[in-house]
Amino acid sequence: MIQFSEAQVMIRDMVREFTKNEVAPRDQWMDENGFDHDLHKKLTEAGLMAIHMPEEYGGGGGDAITSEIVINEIARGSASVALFLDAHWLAADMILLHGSEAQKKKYVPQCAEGKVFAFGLTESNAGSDAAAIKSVAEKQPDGGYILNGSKAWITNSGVADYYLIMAKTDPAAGNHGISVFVVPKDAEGLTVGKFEKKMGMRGTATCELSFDNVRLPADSLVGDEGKGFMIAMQALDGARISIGAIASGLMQHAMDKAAAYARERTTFGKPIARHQAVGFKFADMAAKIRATDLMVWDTCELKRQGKRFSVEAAELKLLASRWACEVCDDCIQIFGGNGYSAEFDVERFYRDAKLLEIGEGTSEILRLVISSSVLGR
Ligand code: COS
Repeated sequence: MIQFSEAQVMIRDMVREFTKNEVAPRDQWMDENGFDHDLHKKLTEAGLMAIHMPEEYGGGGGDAITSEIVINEIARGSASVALFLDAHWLAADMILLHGSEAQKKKYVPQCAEGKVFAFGLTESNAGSDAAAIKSVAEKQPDGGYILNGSKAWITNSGVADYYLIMAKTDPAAGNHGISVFVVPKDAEGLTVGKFEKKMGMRGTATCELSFDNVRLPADSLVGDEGKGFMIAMQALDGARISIGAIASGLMQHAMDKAAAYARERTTFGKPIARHQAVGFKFADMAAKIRATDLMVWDTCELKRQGKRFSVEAAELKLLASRWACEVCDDCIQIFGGNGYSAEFDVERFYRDAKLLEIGEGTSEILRLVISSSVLGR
């Protein structure tokens, strides 16, 4: 098992305290009211919006492991807030990894200042089949582009300052004709559409976007033209580790609530925790959390070493997201009728968990990635 450095342990403890005091108490409120702007301000003040980014660009100087520690700890208080950070970093890290020096200097320090980033790949007719997007960025004689099209289900889009948008620059070239652009929220021709009414993860602001002849200067292009598909796939590999870290935190949150309840609630003359039928559920939950953690930190370490980890991240997300659904389901069962009530938190956790099997690569897409590595294509 990976050993956290002293600095990472300090950050973990600081975020654990922050989550207990600031995040967990707001989770139900966000489920009912949506994105919490005050909490976003507190995340910024605590230095969490850019904690893993290099100090030279105003970040906290952590690494790939630090960001997952933060996401994991925050998810113990709110899966929505952890998903907010995951989506923000999924987008902002594209600039860090593929942007020019000028782009890094311009955008990365803004993360530390609290600016929010969003990743725009999915469209109403293309999510899993990522190369089938229809948004087009047409090159202009001055080297700039004109962007037309739309996006759907974009996490953070209702509150973002910058969007990392994937669009076709050469529609005939399939996945080799996609490029990434950074688009500011006030770009003329950009419209942020309605907020999605969602089953769970309601603390994140998820909207549609539409682009009507949005003029983008040449320096909006992130990475090389035509490399957008590969850049997006790499970014999603990293985000799938974060989904594992969210799953682990959410499972822990649910299990802690269920354990407290099981110790208190009595049936047949003893706390239900003392009934083997209930105790065995905790055994399964604890095993799933530990297995998820092992995979999270193992895959993180591959990422930190600069190795490819597409298959490992897919395996992690596949199992962790299923287990998160199973654990939250078990917790509802432990709470019985109370578990079905919105007054007790576990029904919210169950709704939050389901997103983990869908967003950033459905379980079916992950099985495609894993099975092609086992069997070849
Ligand atoms: N890292 C780096 N490069 C990658 C990559 C990765 N994880 N995945 C694919 N590529 C590269 C391949 O190496 C290939 O390069 P060449 O054409 O130069 O050989 C290219 O990208 C195309 O890869 P592939 O042939 O595997 O692409 P497919 O069109 O068959 O698509 C899947 C593969 C289905 C796996 C891909 O479309 C996918 O992951 N879809 C899900 C996207 C997603 O998660 N959507 C959720 C919404 S966004 S939050």
